Amino acid sequence: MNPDIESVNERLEDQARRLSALIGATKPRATDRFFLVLGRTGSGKSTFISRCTGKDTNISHGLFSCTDSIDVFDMKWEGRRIYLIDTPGFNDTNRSDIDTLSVLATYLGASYSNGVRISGLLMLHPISDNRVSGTNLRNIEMIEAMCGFDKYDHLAIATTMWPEHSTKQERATLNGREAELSGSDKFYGSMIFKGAVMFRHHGTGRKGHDNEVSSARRILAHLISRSDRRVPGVLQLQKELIDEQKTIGETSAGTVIAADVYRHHQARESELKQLEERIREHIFGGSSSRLAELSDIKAMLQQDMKKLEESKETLKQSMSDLGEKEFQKAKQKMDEIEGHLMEQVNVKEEDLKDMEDSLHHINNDRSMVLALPKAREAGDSSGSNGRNQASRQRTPSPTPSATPSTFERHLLSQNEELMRLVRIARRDASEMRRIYAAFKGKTRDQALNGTVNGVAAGAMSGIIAAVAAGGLLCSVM
Ligand SMILES: Nc1nc2c(ncn2[C@@H]2O[C@H](COP(=O)(O)OP(=O)(O)O)[C@@H](O)[C@H]2O)c(=O)[nH]1
Ligand SMILES: [Mg+2]
Repeated sequence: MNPDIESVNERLEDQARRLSALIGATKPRATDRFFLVLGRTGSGKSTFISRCTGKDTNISHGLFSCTDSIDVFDMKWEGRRIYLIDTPGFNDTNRSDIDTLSVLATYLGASYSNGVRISGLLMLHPISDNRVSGTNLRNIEMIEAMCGFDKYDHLAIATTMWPEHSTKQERATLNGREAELSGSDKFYGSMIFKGAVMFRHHGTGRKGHDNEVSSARRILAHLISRSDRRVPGVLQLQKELIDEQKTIGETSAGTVIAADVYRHHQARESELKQLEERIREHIFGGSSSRLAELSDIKAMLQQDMKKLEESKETLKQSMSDLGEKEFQKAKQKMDEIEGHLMEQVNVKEEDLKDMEDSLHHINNDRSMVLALPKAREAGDSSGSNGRNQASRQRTPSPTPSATPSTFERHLLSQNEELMRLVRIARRDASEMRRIYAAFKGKTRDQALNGTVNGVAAGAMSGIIAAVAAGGLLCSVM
């Protein structure tokens, strides 16, 4: 059985347990700590969490990857429980900033309203990135807008992607970049001034490097010790959504995005107007190929406009809208998982039936071969003709008690192999039925309870991918 399928219930239940802790559906202990891990996609968040927790976070490309949502991982640390929250980055090519902010708002809002506090934040910044990388600037801007703290002593900034080998000149460039990141208000300067601490994280991105693990744990130890000194502040985003009941577009972080959405919307609108003008000109006397080109551009612009309209709608949503939306998504994902598991049950049962049919055919063939000599003997005793007698004397036919013929041996080994495969297929089918029944009986409810406040749908998309991929793998073969 594919291990991903085998552990689907376990993984879902485990994920639900960690999400429940984050959103306060299960009451955390006073010593528990929740840390948000932030940074652009590819900055090393999942790898960092994996090094701290020792768990497979399946990096951006794994089956269980949760790049479009948050995912929570936990670990024990000197008798207490530490939760590390893997988040999607802003300015990602695959998703709009408003989607990223809604996911963060949904989880962080639910968490705050149920009494859970974010104990600290870790921002990862790849030192390899160009100094003025727009993506990093956007992520920094969004952190400041989401936090709005007077003090940033619960924030650690860690530069990642330091080269393992470098020339003197490369080192000088990177050192200069690091100094600018920590000194300039355009980057982390003002947050460092308000207490944030900057680290170098010595990672390679490859497993099995003790240095990388100790580097990650050193940074985490700093965050834990800071969180023990004073209660961390509530994020501005949480206050705005819950205490002030603002819509997402009215929050400080939301206004940064709203400004962009409206600016883009206006720009697209005017581009579209100009384009329509040119299309009209081409209809009367222009080339037809140019007209087709312009129509394609128009379709792309309209698509863009549609997304921007959706973003504008999302900006109007309140915490309860976000929660309801996410809860509906979670339910839908559960239905999809159930459907995929049912499909797997059918596949396994069909496999089993095919093999039982083949076994049945081979057994029939074998019985026929075994019956042949008897039939001949029976034919002999009832007066065989001279020709048969002669041929039997030249090549004596095998009897059931004699050494089996090559064909019979072949059938026998085929039969044994098939019996083995049938046993495996039977086991696989019954395992799959058991997994399906467990999902329906317990996991589904538990996972939905873990999301009862309206979160977690996105985090399950990876599980669906794993279940679907399971259809391609078959332990019988
Ligand atoms: N050289 C180097 N590579 C890293 C480091 N951290 C992560 N990586 C690699 O960078 C890629 C992106 O990392 P990932 O953890 O998926 O980034 P995320 O998108 O922020 O979660 C992966 O291929 C990692 O193996 C690091 O500190 N140094
Ligand atoms: Mg990741």
